[in-house]
Amino acid sequence: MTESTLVQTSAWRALVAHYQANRAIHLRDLFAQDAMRGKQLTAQAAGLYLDYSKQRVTAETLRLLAQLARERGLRAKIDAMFRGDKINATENRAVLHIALRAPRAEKIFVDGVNVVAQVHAVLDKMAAFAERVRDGEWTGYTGKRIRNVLNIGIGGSDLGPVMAYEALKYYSARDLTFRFISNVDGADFIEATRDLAADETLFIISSKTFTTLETMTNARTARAWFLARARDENAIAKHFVAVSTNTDAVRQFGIDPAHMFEFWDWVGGRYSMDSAIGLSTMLAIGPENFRALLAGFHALDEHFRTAPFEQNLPVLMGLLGVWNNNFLDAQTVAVLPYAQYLKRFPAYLQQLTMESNGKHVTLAGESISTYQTGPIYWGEPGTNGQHSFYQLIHQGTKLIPCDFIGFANPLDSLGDHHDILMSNIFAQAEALAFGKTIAQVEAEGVPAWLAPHRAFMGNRPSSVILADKLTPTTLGALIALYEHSVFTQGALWDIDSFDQWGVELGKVLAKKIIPELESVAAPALRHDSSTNALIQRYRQMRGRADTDSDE
Ligand code: G6Q
Repeated sequence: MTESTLVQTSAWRALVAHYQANRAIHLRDLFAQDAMRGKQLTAQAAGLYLDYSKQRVTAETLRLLAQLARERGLRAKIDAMFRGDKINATENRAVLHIALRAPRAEKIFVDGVNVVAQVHAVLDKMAAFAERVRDGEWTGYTGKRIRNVLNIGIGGSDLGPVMAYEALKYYSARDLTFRFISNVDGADFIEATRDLAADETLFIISSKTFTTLETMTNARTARAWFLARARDENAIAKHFVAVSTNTDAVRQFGIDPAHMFEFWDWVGGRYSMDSAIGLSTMLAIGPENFRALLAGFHALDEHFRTAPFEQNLPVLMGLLGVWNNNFLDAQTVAVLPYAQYLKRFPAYLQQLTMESNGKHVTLAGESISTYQTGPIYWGEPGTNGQHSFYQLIHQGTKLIPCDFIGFANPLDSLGDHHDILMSNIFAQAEALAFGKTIAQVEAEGVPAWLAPHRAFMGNRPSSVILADKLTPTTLGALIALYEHSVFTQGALWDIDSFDQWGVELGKVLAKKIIPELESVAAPALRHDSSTNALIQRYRQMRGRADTDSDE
């Protein structure tokens, strides 16, 4: 399939014409024309209720978008992923995060091996270990129980674990402290360890490859930090475990493979929080809650695999995203959880969405020039954002579709906090859609000169995702919802949503620059004049020998 086939599909061309014919229609008109809209443009699955009635779509838009999905072969692409086909073409890998949450009895084969059996063997090993740590049976080198768990990892080996820990903190063992070290900036390590006793601390070195510069640097520092206190190499076994696909590198680092929790190359980093990468999550919330999290993922997986597109939550969200991105020209999406526990959810989603769909060539390697691919995702928890950037969403010149996420029942009940919180979701979505005309503002007695400043244009699209309560199961379903809407969009845009070549070049250049910064003798610099000058200045500021550059 080539780039031209997307814009040349009959559904795409019909959508272009449909957009042109209807572009002036305001959400106010759409709601006035159909009293049932707010109930009809909704869907639900796996405990999630999606209200997309405030998106700028009509029944015809939705019909054409579903037709586009069919013309792009979405059903066959979904089936190929679930079957274990090597749909990550540029890495020649299967994409099977759905196998991580498949029930024990299911069978999914990769190269003749049933991966579901492997998944459950690792889950059982994780559960046994987690129980021992949580019960205090697993002790450190002085015989004291573990009190602190430090996950060292970055990107997909960090963002999911941090997000899940924060999201499910309510369910976590409060007698354990969890911290996450990702940045190679030494401040991250120092701040995370400064008040910890080594004999009560467990390090989880989480790295799929076990070669990532930041993680291995932090892991070596952790080893040195620990040995400076324990003064015994034999103590390492009780305080370091690894999560990886690379047994040799784990062994070489000095961690016994018996203390390694395995995953596989068919799990992408940003899709790995429900694999052994979730070991910190399991330690925090316990094996039973972790299995409930997996059950939530699986319920949404099954919905995605089987529901008709018109009622399929991730398909609908994916298609609405395509509509906003490719027809309404929205460049970003704001994700606004009205749940403090989800404070790291936007950061997690940034990686999931932007590393997956920030691509400029089709699967066949052709440059994409006639349509946009992945939008920018960003966000903050409500209501905090309302007192900062919402101004631009309401009255700026940019169109920013919003995903509001909220829960009917709070985990911690505190006076009327929750009703106040939730009233704000409903109010914001209402204000964005309907706005307030100049005439309405003037009718309230506002002078004519001030009225334009106080008017809201409205017609700003948003969706509301509502669930009963933030449970592990709900969180799993919510994450899977976004995973599969990313998949849907990638399928329509004909890109590889599962590679990430864009992170490579900077890594290669940094490797070259490290010795140029560190060398005692003046290095010969052969970069561009800006990079040379910056390195030169840095060396001067660090009191190092001057450089020998081309200038
Ligand atoms: C995610 C990416 C990336 C990866 C990190 C860490 O999809 O592949 O964010 O997770 O670079 O990699 P390791 O787990 O191999 O250290």
